[in-house]
Amino acid sequence: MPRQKIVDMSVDWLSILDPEGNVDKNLEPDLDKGTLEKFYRTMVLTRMFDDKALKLQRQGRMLTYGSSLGQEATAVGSAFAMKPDDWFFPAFREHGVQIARGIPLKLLYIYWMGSEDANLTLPQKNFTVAIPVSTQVLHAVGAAWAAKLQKQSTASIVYFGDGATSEGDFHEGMNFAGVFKTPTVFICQNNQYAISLPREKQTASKTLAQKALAYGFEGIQVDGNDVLAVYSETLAALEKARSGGGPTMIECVTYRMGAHTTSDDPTKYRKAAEVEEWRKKDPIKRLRMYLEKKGIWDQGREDTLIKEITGEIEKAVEEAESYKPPIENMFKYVYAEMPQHLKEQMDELQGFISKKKGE
Ligand SMILES: Cc1ncc(C[n+]2csc(CCOP(=O)(O)OP(=O)(O)O)c2C)c(N)n1
Repeated sequence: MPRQKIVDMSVDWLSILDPEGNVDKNLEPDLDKGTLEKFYRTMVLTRMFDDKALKLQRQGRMLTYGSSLGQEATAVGSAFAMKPDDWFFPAFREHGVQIARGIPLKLLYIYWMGSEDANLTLPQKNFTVAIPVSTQVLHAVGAAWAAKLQKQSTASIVYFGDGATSEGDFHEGMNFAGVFKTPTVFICQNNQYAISLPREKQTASKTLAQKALAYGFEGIQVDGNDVLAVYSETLAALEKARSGGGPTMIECVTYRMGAHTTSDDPTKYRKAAEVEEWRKKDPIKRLRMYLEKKGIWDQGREDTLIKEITGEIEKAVEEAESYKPPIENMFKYVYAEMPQHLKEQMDELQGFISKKKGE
């Protein structure tokens, strides 16, 4: 018996909107003017939210912050494909997902200013943010499995970086999702770096999407700076998930234009020319050109939008900075019931504060 090919696998690439704002008419999603404007507004808002956070950090008014500059299409395009009851599990760089899903800017700023209290007043949106890399993959698969067992028609989306694909949690989650056909969409934000480690050194695989094939489900690469491609592919994957078709992995090929976080200096490990090449592929610029070609955007609308968003951000920062977290909250929410040793620490601190106030 000669050798035979028993597995034939391939990974598709999808792009719809090119860097010059030209669209592939055969693939162009049928979106009305209001929806396209909403996409654009949310991407610009995400970028301006980020920019303000970096400035606040430099002024000592914000803690360590990871910017999503350049990755707005992946976050916003995928978020707008969800239904209100879907579960979503972002990592630390998906500010655009949270903004698109209606998390108030004020709460996002409070969180990054260092108070978990923001989580106490979050609107009911079925989500949690994970800082430990890749742990959210397991949460998302678990939530999707629970929904499936309870015969609910919700899906879950999980966001993670290229670096996260080297974690055991990623592989455990992918395997489980494949075996149990959970309604999960895995969105890999391949922004080319995991801190200073380039994508080429992360894995010997040609694509990250092909990892899904080994777990028995579809993996696809999309242009992550193309909001139309990200939106269309996520919408299709979510519909497939909800109708019993199982999971999908979407590798969004994008680029982290800024530093890993405010504690990082990317000039130490990547060349300026590479960054400049990616600047030409900017996701917001190309969407704006597309809208202009369609006659639904112009400089006047742009100026009005920037003014409006600037005001929105200033108000959110003001509210966030005037929020004073009650001191006991840092003890209160660690456990469902406060253990004795924490209670003692809280009492001691409160005693110390009231003594100081009395002085
Ligand atoms: C389990 C765990 N290990 C290490 C870290 C420290 N850390 C934070 S971000 C990061 C790199 C993540 O890279 P990637 O998954 O590509 O996401 P990106 O930061 O590029 O968005 C590391 C190692 C962490 N947060 N959690």
